[in-house]
Amino acid sequence: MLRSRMLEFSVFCAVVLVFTIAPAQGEYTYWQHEPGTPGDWFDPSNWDNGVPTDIDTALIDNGGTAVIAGGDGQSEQLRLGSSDTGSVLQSGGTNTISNCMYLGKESGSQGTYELSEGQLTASDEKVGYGGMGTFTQTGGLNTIGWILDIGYESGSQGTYELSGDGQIMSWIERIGWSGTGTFLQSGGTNTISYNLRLGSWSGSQGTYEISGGVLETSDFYIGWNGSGILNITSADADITVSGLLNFGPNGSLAAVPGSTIHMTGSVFENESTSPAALAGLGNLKLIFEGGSGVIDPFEAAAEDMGAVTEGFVEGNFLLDTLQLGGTAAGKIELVDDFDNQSDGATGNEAVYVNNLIMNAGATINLNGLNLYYDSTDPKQFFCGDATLDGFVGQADLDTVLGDWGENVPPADPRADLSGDLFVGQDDLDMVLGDWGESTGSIPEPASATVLLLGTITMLKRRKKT
Ligand SMILES: [Ca+2]
Ligand SMILES: [Ca+2]
Ligand SMILES: [Ca+2]
Repeated sequence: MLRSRMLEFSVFCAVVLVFTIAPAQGEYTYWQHEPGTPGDWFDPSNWDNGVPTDIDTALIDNGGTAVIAGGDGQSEQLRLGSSDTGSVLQSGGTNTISNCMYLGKESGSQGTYELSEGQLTASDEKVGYGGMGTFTQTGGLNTIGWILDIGYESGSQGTYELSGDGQIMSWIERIGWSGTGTFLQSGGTNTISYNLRLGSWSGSQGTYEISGGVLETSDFYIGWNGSGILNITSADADITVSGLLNFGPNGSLAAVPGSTIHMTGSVFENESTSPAALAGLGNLKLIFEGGSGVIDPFEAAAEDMGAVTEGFVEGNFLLDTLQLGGTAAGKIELVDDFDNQSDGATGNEAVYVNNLIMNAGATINLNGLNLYYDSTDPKQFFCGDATLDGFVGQADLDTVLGDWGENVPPADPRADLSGDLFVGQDDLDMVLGDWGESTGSIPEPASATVLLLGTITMLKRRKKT
């Protein structure tokens, strides 16, 4: 008797303990408004367990549609289409999900979210988790604290359309993680603080098609084990990469003429062995503008054929335009870390660009590799070639001496070959160091007489000033 009372007492204590210590448990609340017409998110009768609070899991899985036109919607998890289908239309107010939002949770399910105004906030969003997910954003702000996945599990399918003045802010976006993901941007702003990945795991496919709007990311990985496709369909697309632009082994680039990517302190990596997959490079302008203190590695991928027109072809990883210096100065150093030509060697590949633009403060460290430019009159780049005519000689010396002692920008920004925004000894040294280098086969003799003449000219000019 005593024992059983003691037991009862302990059970009672345990129960009291659980109720006092354990945090409040969230409930599942299912949308039960008839699926034929949209219903108000905030009407308690539309849910089987009341309007969801910030600890509840909200499920719309009866084919129905909840509308948020104002007010503050909340849930811990939101599942639109768990095994069946479900939708949310948001045209105002806020919708805050403390954990994850799923569109199409299980295989065969389908979830849809339309955001035209207001704010949606979630820790994670899975557009097509195991099933099919569609997100259409024409306005408003979608903030993802951690990861936006589009096409998560193998067999899933996710599509995100961003247009109008819609804004996305996220930490990571993975388009095609193990499934198929498509991002279509025709307007708005997509800002990613850490990285954007297209086609991650084997069997996945991630496509980013942009015809307008602003895309800003730190690191951008295009194709890894899965296939990743960047398709720039209009020159209006405003793309900025601030950390790393990586074309992976299964990466593809399609781009229309005039397509531009701004590299604001961004490494250019190329791990592709398929120039056909990166044919878009032939229409692309890369603008390096990381500032005077930043030198960005640039992967050489082309077969080094010398300064001949045959080298300037799509099949040789030809880049249309390499511009150093935009809103800030741009500096690069060539590297050949990856064997793009599959000849079993690194350190022997080159860079071919149709147009080379070097603005104030620009430098290229060749690192023993070759860069060729101007497909109509092929030239080899030399660091001492101020006039960019493929030859280092008197004209380059005259350019440096002409602006001697000037701070930059001097009359001719190319007089500052060293990129330190001053025209002086280091620039002269670069001309003399490359003296007589020539794209053609007949270099001017680097004779002492020529160097002496140059120095005399320089001294004369210095006296004048
Ligand atoms: Ca290479
Ligand atoms: Ca020259
Ligand atoms: Ca200088």
